[in-house]
Amino acid sequence: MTASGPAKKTYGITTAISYPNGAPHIGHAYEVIATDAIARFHRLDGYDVLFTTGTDEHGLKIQQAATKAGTSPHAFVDGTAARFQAMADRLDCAYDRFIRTTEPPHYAAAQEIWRRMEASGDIYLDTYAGWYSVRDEAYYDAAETRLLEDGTRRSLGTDTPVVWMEEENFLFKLSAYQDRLLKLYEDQPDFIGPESRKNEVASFVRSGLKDLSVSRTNFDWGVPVPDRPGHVMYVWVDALTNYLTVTGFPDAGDERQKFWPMDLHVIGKDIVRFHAVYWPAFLMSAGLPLPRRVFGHGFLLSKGEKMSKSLGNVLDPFDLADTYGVDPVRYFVLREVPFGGDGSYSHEGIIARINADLANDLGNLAQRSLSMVAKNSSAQVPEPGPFTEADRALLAAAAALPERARVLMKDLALHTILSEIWAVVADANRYFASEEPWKLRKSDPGRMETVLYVTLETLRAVGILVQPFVPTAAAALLDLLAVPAERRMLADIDGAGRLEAGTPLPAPSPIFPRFEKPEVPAA
Ligand code: ME8
Repeated sequence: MTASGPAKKTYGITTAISYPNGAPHIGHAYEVIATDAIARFHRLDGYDVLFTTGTDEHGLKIQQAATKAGTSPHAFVDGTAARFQAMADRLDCAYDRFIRTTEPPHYAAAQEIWRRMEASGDIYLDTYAGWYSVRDEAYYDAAETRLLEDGTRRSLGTDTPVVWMEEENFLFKLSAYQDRLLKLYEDQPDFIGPESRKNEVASFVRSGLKDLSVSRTNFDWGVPVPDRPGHVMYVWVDALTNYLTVTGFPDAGDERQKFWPMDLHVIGKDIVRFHAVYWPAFLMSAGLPLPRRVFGHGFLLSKGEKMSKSLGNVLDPFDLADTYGVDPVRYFVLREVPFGGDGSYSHEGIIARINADLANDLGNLAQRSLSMVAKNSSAQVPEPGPFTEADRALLAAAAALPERARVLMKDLALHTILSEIWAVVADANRYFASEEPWKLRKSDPGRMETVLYVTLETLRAVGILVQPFVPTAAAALLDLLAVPAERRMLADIDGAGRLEAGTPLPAPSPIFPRFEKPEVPAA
């Protein structure tokens, strides 16, 4: 597939939409960074990408937070949603659309999917009773809760408080979808990832599905149920539909409809059930195609340390970006945490990554080789002579990276993509050290030029490949190598995009400074 022409492949990708009932935290940051890296990778590989993120603004939880803040839900979410969008911007996340579920087009989409589910005969009125967790916005069976000594109850899975609720509301015939869902997991083995979550979901479905309460009458902060005054939609019906709203649903003529079904919903492990059970059932009921994949990433937690500004381990995403820089934060969370597993943030961990991987391995190599070129090769891309075995081996390792990254990206193995890129950086460092170009300057200037050329070529491949992960530093590196803006695609790594001898290069400057801040004094 080429980067241009009418056959350009589409790739639709979303994050979950966050509850703006408080400030965004590092978990929200992690999700949007990872999704951004995947979206950017596909753009780099020539896909036409739609990447969306946003805020989930209805429901009891938001209404209660607004009341507590002494304001209306609308005014409340206007303030907090802006903070979520500012976080995505601050973290250099190049989303195409930030969706807020209070937008009128979203009301239209949510009401349309409701009408279609109703027309399928899957929605009926009944009295529903159960243990409700406001925090999770979900009902649980008694067996899914535990009684505490003080007489209150909490949900077993999420350990959140639950209260008994009984109301007349609409139910969705989820029980009718058990077999179709199990068939889906079999026919589309990639539908749920990682594998462990798939097994959890399948056994949950196999154990039997109860019909799902999908409207509320005890509060009004939600999308009105069509033609049923007094009922608002259960917040998850409305929230999941955001993925359709962003593709222009229900306007069949909307240009963005080409992105439905979405290729990937990136979500956290706690909400896999909503995305892998309820969401496909709603879509089947409404007669709509299903997303291709739902991936539940792990949780990012603090090292178990007390969070404190003076200890330098605060988990506010804005503070992290200010303290370490945006690219280092992005690199750290994507390199440190195997995508799909849980991970831990620590001040020491991020500094180690900044100083070893970024400043030392990549930053120093770029600085040393580019400074030599500036001094000894008239600040131009050097002219290579015949290649030795060692030259060819390094160039081949770099040229093999795009295909390797594509394969790993299919499994969303972001951390492995980074470790394999850095393995080539390590190869390049070994090569540079053993070829000793600084000694060749006098003894064999022609060979020095070749060694520098091979090093710069390797840096070019690395620079192109790291764009999805550390976009600002990657752009700076590619600028230093005078790589034209239109030659920065994955397909340019091997072939026509090669550095041309004689191309003038700008004066080198460091791309990844070391983290040298003095230790913060103890509180
Ligand atoms: O669940 N580490 O919103 P939310 C990693 N509105 N990810 C985390 C995390 C952590 N510590 N904490 C939360 C909701 N997340 C719903 C989604 S989608 C139609 C509706 C993830 O603000 C969480 O798993 O509680 C979810 O994917 C996202 O952040 C938003 O969480």
